[in-house]
Amino acid sequence: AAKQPVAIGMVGCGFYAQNHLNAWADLRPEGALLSAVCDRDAARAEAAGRRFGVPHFTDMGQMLDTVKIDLLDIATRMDTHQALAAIAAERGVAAVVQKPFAPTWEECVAIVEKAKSHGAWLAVHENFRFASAMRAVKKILDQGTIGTPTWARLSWRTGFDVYRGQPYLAEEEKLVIQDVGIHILDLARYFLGEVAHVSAETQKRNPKIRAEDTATILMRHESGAVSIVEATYAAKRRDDAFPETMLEIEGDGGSVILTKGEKVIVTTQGLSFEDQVGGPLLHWTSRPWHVSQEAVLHTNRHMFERFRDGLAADTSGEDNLKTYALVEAAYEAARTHKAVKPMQWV
Ligand code: NAD
Ligand code: 89Y
Repeated sequence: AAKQPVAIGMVGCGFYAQNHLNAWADLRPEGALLSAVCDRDAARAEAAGRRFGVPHFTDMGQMLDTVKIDLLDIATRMDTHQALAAIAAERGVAAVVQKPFAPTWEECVAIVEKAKSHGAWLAVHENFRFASAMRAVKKILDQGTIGTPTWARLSWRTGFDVYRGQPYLAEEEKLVIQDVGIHILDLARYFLGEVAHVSAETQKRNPKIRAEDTATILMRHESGAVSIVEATYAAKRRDDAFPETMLEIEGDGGSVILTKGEKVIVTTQGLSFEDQVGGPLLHWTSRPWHVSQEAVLHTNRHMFERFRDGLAADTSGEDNLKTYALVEAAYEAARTHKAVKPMQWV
């Protein structure tokens, strides 16, 4: 039977939401129908509405009163997520919320519990694990090519001026772990499974910003595997790979290394091969952001298909609490200089 189309309502039409909007436009032939957009900044709402040929609003509630929306895509900043997700839940409307889920663990839990109490579908737009290169690496692991993964380094080191596009980052109380470390911690879970304990050191290397811009995190996974998660906005390197994540994953039967330019080097049974595992440029993506942008397309596709099929997203609200718990554990470990067991939601 033909699958029902899904009416999408975009909330927040700022810097990063442009990627969501372009991705939804690409997904229209597959049945994701961008139907309305909303931003509390009227000019931004209008610009997005005109560009994508849909009605525009400055208030999400008004949008929901006027246009039938099945799935809200909330790409506002984290301080607004709880209130917007609550309105969605109370109306029984499904929602995808951008990362970071919320400013604190307690708010993240409240968002999940509220959706659950109303039976509303909820997911987090955690896009790094949906990038073509990350999917390719996961497939290599799942095929058993390197045996059982036992050690990994996942590293995101840049000096790219992230403050230009996202000036609010310079003022955040928590910076690199909460903003981008969160993606890399999610990748560590994706590749190596849940985490038993977390140690961390943070640094503020750029004096002009408010919070930490460098984090070095060490984790023991429940499988026994050990991983190092690195994130910095203060690296000065010739071959800056922004916004790519570098990977080194070793198993008992080989290794998989992901280098700049999305080249993978796989060693298995004593033999090595190389492959290019990135996705092609899309009509609306450009370097250097392309890697991040194309992941939005795959994330949005995953979200609307799972919602349409009545299934939880891989990065459901509940799942994302496990990633957020690693963010919290890393901050606590850095503060106390002790290994921390991640919190659990029960
Ligand atoms: P931004 O400030 O450029 O955009 C946010 C927009 O939301 C603004 O236009 C603002 O007017 C609007 N807004 C705020 N409250 C609203 C409300 N109640 N109703 C409707 N609109 C409202 O921020 P940004 O840089 O686009 O970041 C947005 C989110 O995307 C953040 O959570 C950020 O962490 C995330 N982000 C994710 C990635 C990624 O790779 N996944 C990359 C960049 C940013
Ligand atoms: O906000 C960050 C994110 O989520 O991905 C990259 C980024 O835009 C800057 O570090």
